[in-house]
Amino acid sequence: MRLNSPQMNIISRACMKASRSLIRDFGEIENLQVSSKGPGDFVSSADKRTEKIIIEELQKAHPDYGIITEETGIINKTNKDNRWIIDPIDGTMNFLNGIPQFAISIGYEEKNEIKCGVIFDPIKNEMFYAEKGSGAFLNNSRIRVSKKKKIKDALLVTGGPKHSSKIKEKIFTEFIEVSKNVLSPIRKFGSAALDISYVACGRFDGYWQRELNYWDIAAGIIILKEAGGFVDFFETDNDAPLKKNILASNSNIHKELSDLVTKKDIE
Ligand code: 2AM
Ligand code: CA
Repeated sequence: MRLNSPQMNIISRACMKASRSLIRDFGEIENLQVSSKGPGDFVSSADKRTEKIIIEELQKAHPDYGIITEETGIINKTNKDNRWIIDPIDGTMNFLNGIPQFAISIGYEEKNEIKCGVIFDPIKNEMFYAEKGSGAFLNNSRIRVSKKKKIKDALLVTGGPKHSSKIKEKIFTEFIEVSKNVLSPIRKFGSAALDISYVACGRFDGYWQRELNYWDIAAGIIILKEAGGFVDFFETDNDAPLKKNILASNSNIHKELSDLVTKKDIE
């Protein structure tokens, strides 16, 4: 770890601790997949277990901080000055199917601004992290977004729509529209946190997705920004501040991708 502010230390320690049990749980999935019961219940308890370890670790350091999490909801509601934002397993569907593409994501926010974040892929042992003003890193190396200039040459990633989405048609139409403008087929890897991390380190050139939750991408925001990328939220619903439509890319293709994704004639 190349950054050592108190918050970074706390987050990375929590991540490492939780990842040990998460790796063990992932090892169990293969056995459960062949059993008649399937791994469904086991995964939701793995989610809860991981989150519990993270919360305990974070609260040991700062019992008064606010916490927003996927499983538990909001803790210490009144503290909006200092908040942890946690997704214990981002890429749950991958985890459930034994696919090693998921991550723990923890961000730290001060007065509604993300200050630092960690996204840890425990299977590939890749830790993406950043702190405001200090750059972004993958393990011990500084990372930067790609330098691709044209959307046509870009390798893009997206996700969704979820089954319950009320705007499925719009999301599919948008996918087709963007697809027509790029040479390489658009990827769907199933973990928003890793998708955005991969843009930050230049593996992908751009990413967009509608109907995410704040915890899916909170840590990713600072990692991408510190890697020199652009992140935008579009068509935000002011009544649902934790719901996000995100567009993240290198700075060169941001305008082109943004014009395609938010085209007014897609209904
Ligand atoms: P999750 O794995 O923590 O559920 C997949 O496209 C990405 O979208 C994942 O990061 C997934 O997070 C996120 N996502 C958020 N809400 C979702 C939902 N209701 N169904 C599927 N994926 C969801
Ligand atoms: Ca998630």
